[in-house]
Amino acid sequence: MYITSAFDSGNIEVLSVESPNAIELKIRPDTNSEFFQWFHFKLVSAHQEEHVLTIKDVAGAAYPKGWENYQAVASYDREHWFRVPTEFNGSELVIRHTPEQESVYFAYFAPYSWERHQDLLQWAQQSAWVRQEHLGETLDGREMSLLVVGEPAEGKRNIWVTARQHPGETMAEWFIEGLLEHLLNEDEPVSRQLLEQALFYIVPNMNPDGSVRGHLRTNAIGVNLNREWAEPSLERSPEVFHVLRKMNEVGVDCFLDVHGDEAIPYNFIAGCEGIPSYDKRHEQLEEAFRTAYLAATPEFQVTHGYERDAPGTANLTVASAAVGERFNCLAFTIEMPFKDNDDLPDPYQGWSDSRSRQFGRDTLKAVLDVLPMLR
Ligand code: GEM
Ligand code: ZN
Repeated sequence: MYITSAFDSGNIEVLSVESPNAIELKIRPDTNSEFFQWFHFKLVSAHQEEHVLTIKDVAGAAYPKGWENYQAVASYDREHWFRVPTEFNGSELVIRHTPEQESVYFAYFAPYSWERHQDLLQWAQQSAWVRQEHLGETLDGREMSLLVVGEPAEGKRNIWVTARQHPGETMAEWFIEGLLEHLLNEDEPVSRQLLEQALFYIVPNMNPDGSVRGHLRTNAIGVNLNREWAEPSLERSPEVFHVLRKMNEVGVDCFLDVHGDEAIPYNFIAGCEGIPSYDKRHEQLEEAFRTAYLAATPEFQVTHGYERDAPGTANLTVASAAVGERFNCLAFTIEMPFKDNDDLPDPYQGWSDSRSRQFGRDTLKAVLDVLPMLR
């Protein structure tokens, strides 16, 4: 038997591989950070019996409640991912699987590779609606890429969508893939109406280095980018610095920052109720978006989610709060589950890459519904 994570977004440490039912592993924390939860590795084995893979010491993970009722994903072809029997016993995550082929991949969620990211950028660029812009470089020297979708014209609104500040939240980039497929489909009336009235500024991957390094939550030097939006710097958070500079250049009328949540088994959004400038108009605009989102897809709900911030208590280092305050605009953090949507459970795949893509598509209808109200 052999286990490796020596590939894009790989993360596992092998402690021991005694026998198929005695494989002990550990998750490597992000560089210079205590955060860990993302795992992604390959098992090669000729044994046709049940393998028991025990990931040790997971109680110290970033979000331990994320292990409750969590099922790991597996794949033979790296395209189709399915859930496998997984149990959290308070300190270990125990994955049980009888391989049907000589090798199988396991991950915390369906990975989104750097190669696929680059393919997405070049695919989108083939559309006459799209311009690809280089915003700057990350600390490992990777490109921060922006896709500008639409024809600039007087009076159009600027809709910004960023994804994967937290690199282990790969559902965020699957969401963007679906949103782009819909937005660039000229047979889609929602997309055609949107592009008549708006320009989209889309950053499919806010954290290239953390993605490739197999991090859960931070960039190459262990910085949580979603706490850098008050004072980003080239030294600590060039990813945020470059994006915020472009936002200041062109302006923001609506901002969606796409994430994944380890513990809460639902899709939900978190708004700007705690920012200093929050007023009745902003509240009504947020309510209109929630209503539109509920109408756009049964995968969205407003019952479960983060506690709402008390007035004036928002953390202005967080992207949606910082941008909502800075540009006095509608700004939401969008959260999808690592587990499943318990309102619409799917035992085979749970929440998945394909459902994330569909959710991205459906989000555009909610954006269209509130477009006339943004300013
Ligand atoms: C969260 S968003 C921060 C909390 N936001 C609100 N409004 N309560 C984060 O960065 O901790 C997003 C995430 O991690 O997915
Ligand atoms: Zn996140």
